[in-house]
Amino acid sequence: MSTVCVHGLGYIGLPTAAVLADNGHEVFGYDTDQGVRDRVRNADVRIDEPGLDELLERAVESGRLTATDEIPEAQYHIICVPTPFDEETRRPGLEYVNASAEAIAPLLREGDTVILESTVPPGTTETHVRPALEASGLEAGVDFGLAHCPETVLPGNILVELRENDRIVGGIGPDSTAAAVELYDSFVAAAIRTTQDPTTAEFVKLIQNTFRDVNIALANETARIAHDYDIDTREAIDLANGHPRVDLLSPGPGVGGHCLPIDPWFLGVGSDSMDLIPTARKVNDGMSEFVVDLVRDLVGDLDGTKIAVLGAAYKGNVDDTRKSPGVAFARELRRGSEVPPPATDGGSPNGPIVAVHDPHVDDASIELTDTGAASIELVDLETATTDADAVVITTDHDEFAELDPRTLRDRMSTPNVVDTKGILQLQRWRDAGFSTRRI
Ligand code: SAJ
Repeated sequence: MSTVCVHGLGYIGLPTAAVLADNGHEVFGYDTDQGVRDRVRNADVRIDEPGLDELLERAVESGRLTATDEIPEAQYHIICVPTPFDEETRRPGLEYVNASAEAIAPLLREGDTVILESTVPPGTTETHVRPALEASGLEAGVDFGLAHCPETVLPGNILVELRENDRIVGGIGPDSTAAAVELYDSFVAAAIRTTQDPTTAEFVKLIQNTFRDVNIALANETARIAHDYDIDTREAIDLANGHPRVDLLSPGPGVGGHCLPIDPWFLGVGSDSMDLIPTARKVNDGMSEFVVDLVRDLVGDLDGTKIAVLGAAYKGNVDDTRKSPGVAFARELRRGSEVPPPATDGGSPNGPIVAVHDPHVDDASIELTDTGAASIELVDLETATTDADAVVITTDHDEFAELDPRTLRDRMSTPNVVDTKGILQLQRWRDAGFSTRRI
C-alpha cells in the first residue's frame, strides 16, 4: 500500500481519492478551495453520483482519506485539476496543471511518481509538467516517475467505471509506466494498457471523446434529414443498426457536459489538420435552433407564448448543467428578445416566456441570466407547465419518462409536446390530446 496525494477534489479527484482509500492506500486530498476541503472532511458530497456518499464516508471515517491544507510528501501524486476551456481561443487553460506541478516539485523525492489525469492537449505532460517538476533537480524517468493516465469515467456511473474501465498509461520511460501501472492495478479490475509516452495517452483520450462527438453529430444530422423527408428518425436508426457493421448513436438536442463539446478542440492545439471535427461541433451546437423550429411547427409565432423546458442537466439522472443542451435551447428561444416580457400578462411581443424545470438541479447551480435570458426561470414542474403552450423534453431523466400527459394537459394552455430525447410514449400523449414532435 502506498501514500498518495490527489490534487483537485472535483468530479474525478474526489471519487478517485475515495476509491484509493477504500483499497487500503493512505490518501491525502488536496484542493486549493477551503470549502471543498471542509466538505470532504465532513464527508459531505455535493455531486449527484450513485454510491459516492457512502464510499466517501467510509474513506474518511477509516482515517485513510484526509483532506489537507498543505501538500504532503507522497509516493504518488495524482493531478486531477480542471483545464478550463476558453470559448474564444478554443484552448484549455493549463494554469491549474502548471500550478500543481510547481507545488509538487519542492516535495518530490527520488522514487516518487507523478501522474497527470486531467484532460490536456497532446504533449502537455512533456512540455509543461515535466519541466516544472524537473525544477526540483531530479530527472523524470530516471529519478522520479512521470506518466499520463487519462480518466475515462462516465458521470452517473463513476464508481463502477473507475474499477471496470480499461486504463491507458503512458510514462516517461519504462520505470514511470511501471510505477503508475502498479498503483492502478491496486483498484482497477479491467486491463491497464500501456504506451511508450504520455503524448500518445493524451491523444487517445481526446480521440475517444471526439469519436463520440462526431458520431452523435452524424445521428443529429440524420435526424434533420429525416425530418425533411417526414421520416421517424429513431425508427430509421433502429432499423439501420440491425446491420452488423452499423451502429448509429442517438440524436438529441445537442451535446453537453464538460468533455464531448470541448475535448475535440484540444486536438487542434498542435495540429492544422482538423476538418470534419469542427464541422461536427457545428452540427451539434446547431441542434438548439432545430429544436426551436420544431416548437414553431407546433406553436407558430413564439411571441407571447410560454414554453416549458424540461431538463437543465446535460444528460439524464445527473445534476450537472455544464454546457447543457436544455439551457442552450432555453437561451435560443429567448435569443433576440431583448426586453423581458412581463411575467403576469401571459407574455408580450418580445419572445416567449421560458420556464425551465429540472428535478435534479437546484436554483443555485445554474446560470440562466445572461443575454436575452432575463425571463428564463428555473421553477417546479407545476409552475413550468401551467399555461404553457408547449412542453419540450431536453434531458432523459427517468422522472420525465414517467410524466402523466393528462395532468399536464389540464394545466397547459395548448397541449403541445416536443420530445428531443425519444423517451416519451407519444401515442399516450396523442391519446391525451397532445400534438407531438420528436427527434
Ligand atoms: N449524447 C447524445 N447521443 C448519444 C449519446 C450521448 O446526444 O447517443 C449526448 C448526451 O445527452 C450528453 C452528451 O452527449 O449531452 C455527452 O454524454 P455522454 O454520456 O456520451 O458522455 P459524458 O460527457 O458524460 O462522458 C464522456 C465519456 N466519454 C466517452 O464515452 C468516450 C466518459 O467516458 C469520459 O470519461 C468523459 O466524457 C470525460 O470525462 O472525458
